[in-house]
Amino acid sequence: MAVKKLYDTAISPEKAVLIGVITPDESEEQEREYLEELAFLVDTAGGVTQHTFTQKVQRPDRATFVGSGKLDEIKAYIDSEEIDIAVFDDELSPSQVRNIENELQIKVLDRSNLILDIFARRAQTAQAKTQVELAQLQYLLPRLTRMWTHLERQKGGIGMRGPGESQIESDRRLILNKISLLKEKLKLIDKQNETQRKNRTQLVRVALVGYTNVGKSTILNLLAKAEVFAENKLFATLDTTVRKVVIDNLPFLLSDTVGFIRKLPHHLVECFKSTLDEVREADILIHVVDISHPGFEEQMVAVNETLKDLDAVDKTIITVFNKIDAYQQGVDTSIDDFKNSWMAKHSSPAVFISATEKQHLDELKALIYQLAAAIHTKRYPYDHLLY
Ligand SMILES: Nc1nc2c(ncn2[C@@H]2O[C@H](COP(=O)(O)OP(=O)(O)OP(=O)(O)O)[C@@H](O)[C@H]2O)c(=O)[nH]1
Ligand SMILES: [Mg+2]
Repeated sequence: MAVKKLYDTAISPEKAVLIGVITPDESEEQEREYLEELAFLVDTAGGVTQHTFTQKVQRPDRATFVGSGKLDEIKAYIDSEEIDIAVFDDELSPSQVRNIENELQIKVLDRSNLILDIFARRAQTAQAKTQVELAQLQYLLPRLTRMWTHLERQKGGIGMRGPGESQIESDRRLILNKISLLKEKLKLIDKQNETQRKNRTQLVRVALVGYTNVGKSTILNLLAKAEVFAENKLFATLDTTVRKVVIDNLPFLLSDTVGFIRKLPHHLVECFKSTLDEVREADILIHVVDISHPGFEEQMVAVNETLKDLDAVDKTIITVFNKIDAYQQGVDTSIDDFKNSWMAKHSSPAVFISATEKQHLDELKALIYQLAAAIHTKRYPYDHLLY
């Protein structure tokens, strides 16, 4: 008997096709991984991926991203399978979106759109909501003309040109006003948060960082016995959570924050910078890595680049390789081989754990204690007798 899907009776989820290009500077394997991640993003946004199209190109087509033959192939599939959305793996220019929508006659999204959509659903606090709204408006601004040309097409171009242009102009002014309002609002929120943070700077501050879905919130929950939302979706966490944790009488602050991802829209990084203050101001970073993910090394590179962006690479960093329970042994690399070669190449501390199976958590706690205690003693030379 076929398994009845839960959503049979609900509104059926939107059906998506994914489209990516393979340029000479990336491998097929890499692009496959990007597209798997894109499918995960679609899933997180509530859609289902029906099919994936790739094309090898020197560079993306200026007008339609992929070549016209490929676009015909995609169009035929869309028509026969009644697809609702086409999602492109890279950011499209406004004119590319327009051209592709003309061809495919369905909704066209790019990776940035999708991430913004997920962020908008996840945002809970005033700060996150304001940041996402700001990013959305900044994304929209250069695309205003596109929306208007759609209207023009419906109503006929002649005679619409005048009002059309002034409409765009007034829309643009409205959006610019809204953007500066949101920026003011963010400044205010930042100030409040800064005061809050100043009030607790006495304690050593430790921040969990890492790619999305690696287990940061799960680790915070374990260490702080908190109840932070963790699930197998991308960007489960958007807001920063700070908890006081005590290990062997040594108190410190542990924070959990938004996960990183490759090809994160530039606006979004900018807008989320203040959320990441916690990372910037931390004494110790715990870089959590999902070692069971086939692309974990590339994910580490993406995280390190974002940390560089935030001027946070010079801090003490503990690397936590999580999900060792789910590690799939490669042809010739066992987890011990990897561990040995990692330890040989890197001098910074690292531990290999499973948060869900509670393996080697004591090692992680001991490491945090050792490093946090050193900072604490430096800050409070006469306090050490207490611990
Ligand atoms: N197999 C396995 N799964 C784990 C482990 N740790 C966490 N997970 C699972 O990985 C998924 C993501 O965990 P989260 O703690 O939400 O990850 P996160 O890094 O906070 O993710 P975002 O907030 O989305 O960036 C959840 O389904 C967890 O149950 C582990 O050690 N082993
Ligand atoms: Mg999380």
